[in-house]
Amino acid sequence: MKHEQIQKSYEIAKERYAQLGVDTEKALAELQKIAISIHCWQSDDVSGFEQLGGMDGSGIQATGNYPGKARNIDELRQDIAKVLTLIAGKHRLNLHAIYGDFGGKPVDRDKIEPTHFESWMQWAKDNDLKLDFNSTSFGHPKSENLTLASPNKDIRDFWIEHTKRCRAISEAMGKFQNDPCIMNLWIHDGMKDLTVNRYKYRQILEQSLDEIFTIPYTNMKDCIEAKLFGIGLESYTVGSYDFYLGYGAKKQKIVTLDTGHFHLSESIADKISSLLLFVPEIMLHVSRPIRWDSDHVTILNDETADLAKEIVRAGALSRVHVGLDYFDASINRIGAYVIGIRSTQKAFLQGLLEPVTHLREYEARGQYFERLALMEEAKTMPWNAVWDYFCLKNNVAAGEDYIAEIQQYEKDVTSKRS
Ligand code: RNT
Ligand code: ZN
Repeated sequence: MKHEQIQKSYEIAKERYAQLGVDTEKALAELQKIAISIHCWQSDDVSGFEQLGGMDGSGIQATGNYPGKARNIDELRQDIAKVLTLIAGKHRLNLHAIYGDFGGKPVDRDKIEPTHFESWMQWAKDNDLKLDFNSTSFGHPKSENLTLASPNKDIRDFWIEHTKRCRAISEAMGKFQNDPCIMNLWIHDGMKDLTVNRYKYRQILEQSLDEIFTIPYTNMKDCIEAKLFGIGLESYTVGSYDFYLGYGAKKQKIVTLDTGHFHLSESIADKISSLLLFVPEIMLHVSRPIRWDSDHVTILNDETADLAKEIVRAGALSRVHVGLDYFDASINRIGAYVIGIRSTQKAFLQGLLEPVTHLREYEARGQYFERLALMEEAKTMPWNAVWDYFCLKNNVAAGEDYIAEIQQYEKDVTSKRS
């Protein structure tokens, strides 16, 4: 796109928004501050770099076999570095425990240490990224139906040890980067069929979590992620939303909302204002479920837009951590990253450009026709001119220009990976 054209369109949009009491410059400044935690696992379909004989597919599922996935740490880093050239702003990289730098040696999950992540810390620093972290309890010979909720002490202790180590690694990352590392805990624990010991497994999970969280840290923050169901575990999920909401409220832990982890007609946007009253902060896993928790690439749909709007309306940008969580192995993976990140930013921009003062005046006066009408008009306001200007200011491709850049990278780099 031509710079001049972007500049001109922006000036017109700025005036138009001003008529509705919206300051586009302020919106741009806010958007600039929103860091997105980029999930490392879209790059390689959640395989990781353990030398333990490969992930066994339990607990998580990526579908598709588009060529060019990252096969090692260097390729993953190269891909993320490419993604960073196509997005505006300063962001974070969200690592899973299986992505450690294990130096070609088998290191089991109850043996991982901060040293296995030192090269990541340095690389992140060199690339102006902050790190977040996740324990990995899926895809391992000990990933049975139950891990932290297992009545089998050996299994349970193995995963408790793993998760404790993950917290120590997160603490080291947070200290190194001088900014808290957000560590997410998600386990697949559940049962395929009707379960008669629901209470018992949840009680075990509560005890395991209490044990895991005993050491207080200052450079990391814990978050806990619920799920509705998993494939092969359809009837019962130990870590349900009720469970983690209760635990999070009681123990003041960050609750993670993955947009794919609820009934499809449930509004995740509506949960923001309730959660913020009872838990300290929220972590988001922005995804796009299609018929189930399918982890399609995040796009600018009503769900994403509403979620961003609710966060902005609640004045909660400082209490909500925005992370992405999807893994589509059927399309160009760099493209998948860039679409999801840019669409999430667009959703927040729309939220920041909402004429909320007028809307709230209407609401206070009971003028509900007027409220709805202005919301409809806001949808087609020239927000995209503000978006292109945001890209221009940040020196990254505006409009559809990033498509060609990704095609070129595919030609030069990813297509050559076998
Ligand atoms: C799984 C959860 C979890 C994972 C990642 C890889 O349903 O959403 O967050 O996707 O940890
Ligand atoms: Zn998730």
